[in-house]
Amino acid sequence: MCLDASPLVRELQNDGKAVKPQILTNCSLSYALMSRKSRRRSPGSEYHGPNRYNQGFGRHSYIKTMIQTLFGTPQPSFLDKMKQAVTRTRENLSERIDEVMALTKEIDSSTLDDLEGILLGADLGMKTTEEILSKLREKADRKQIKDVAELKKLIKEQVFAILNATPARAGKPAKGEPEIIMVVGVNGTGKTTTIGKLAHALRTERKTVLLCAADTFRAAAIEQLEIWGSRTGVEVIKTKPGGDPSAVLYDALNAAKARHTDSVIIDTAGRLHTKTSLMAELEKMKRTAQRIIPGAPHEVLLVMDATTGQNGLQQARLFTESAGVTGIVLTKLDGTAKGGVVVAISRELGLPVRYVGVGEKAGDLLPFNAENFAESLFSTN
Ligand SMILES: Nc1nc2c(ncn2[C@@H]2O[C@H](COP(=O)(O)OP(=O)(O)O)[C@@H](O)[C@H]2O)c(=O)[nH]1
Ligand SMILES: [Mg+2]
Repeated sequence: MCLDASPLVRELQNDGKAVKPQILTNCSLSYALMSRKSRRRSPGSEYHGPNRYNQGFGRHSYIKTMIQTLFGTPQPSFLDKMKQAVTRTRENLSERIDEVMALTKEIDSSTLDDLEGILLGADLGMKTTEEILSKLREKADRKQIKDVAELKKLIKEQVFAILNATPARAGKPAKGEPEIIMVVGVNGTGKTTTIGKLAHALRTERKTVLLCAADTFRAAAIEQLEIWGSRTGVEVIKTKPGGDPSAVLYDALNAAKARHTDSVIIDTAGRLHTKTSLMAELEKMKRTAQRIIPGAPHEVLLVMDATTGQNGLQQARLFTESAGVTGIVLTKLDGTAKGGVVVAISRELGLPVRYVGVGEKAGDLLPFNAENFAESLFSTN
């Protein structure tokens, strides 16, 4: 007989480790839940004798070892993945602060001047940098920053506060209706790849998904989405290249309604925010969605390439106005030393960053978490 191991898995996740949901046998589950005392007495066990559990490692550690023995090393947690993805940004920010402050005995207003270039260099943007510096100066004037560690802690707190202050904007589908997610942005930012990764994440949660190939501009775009469809086991609703994007959207949404699909993700052609005819096309697609499912699209995700930095902000402003963007996906965070742009986006656009792309594989999409991000920028391990 097999039992669901989810209580154990939850316990490990609370402990900061992401673990694949797995099944434990009845026997191993009861072993894991046995008290430490009775385990010590349990003869013939590989855990018997003067082992780690007798030395105060605790129940979590015990269960972790248990799971690792049974299933191998746990997957890296979101925090680990985030730390890895922002390595270059961290070097550009946190490690440069160490370098610049290395010779400084006392942190006062004038030493803080050196920080400006570092914060701008990591792409936090002018407004955000000024805001952070003015708060730091107030503290420095009152001699409240005793060393570099304290300085970094204060910056980290402000970064977190800015990221945490953006309200969620996405709507919720009515009960029994599919959730409609529209993905927009300029060419090459990573829209189609993000859709593939999102489909993968939703499938992992056992949700049913349909992809809608409304980027009818290029035949290659439809094929690219189909590759992601077969990789993730998700059907793609499509039309011929050059077809009307609103027509394929109409078909996809009706199919989803009829099949009670959980989520539909719509790929759209890359467009420049300055092309009014293409922006009008997005509005037409939104109106079509609205007619089939009132309230749709529930989420309009603007995909931005982190490597384009501050230039992306103006783009984002115009998209937000005409396409009603509800959230940002920042891709290619793995390839930039300027990941501070996340903070500028939140502060200057007031839009929540919903996901970050940290690579090209299906699992390389992280739900954005302000605390993890701020922690990763300043972590020392
Ligand atoms: N390193 C990295 N590459 C990415 C990421 N997201 C997308 N890409 C790559 O960016 C390129 C453009 O992606 P694509 O999805 O075709 O962009 P689209 O034109 O906006 O649909 C592809 O080579 C992707 O593999 C990411 O998070 N990290
Ligand atoms: Mg594409």
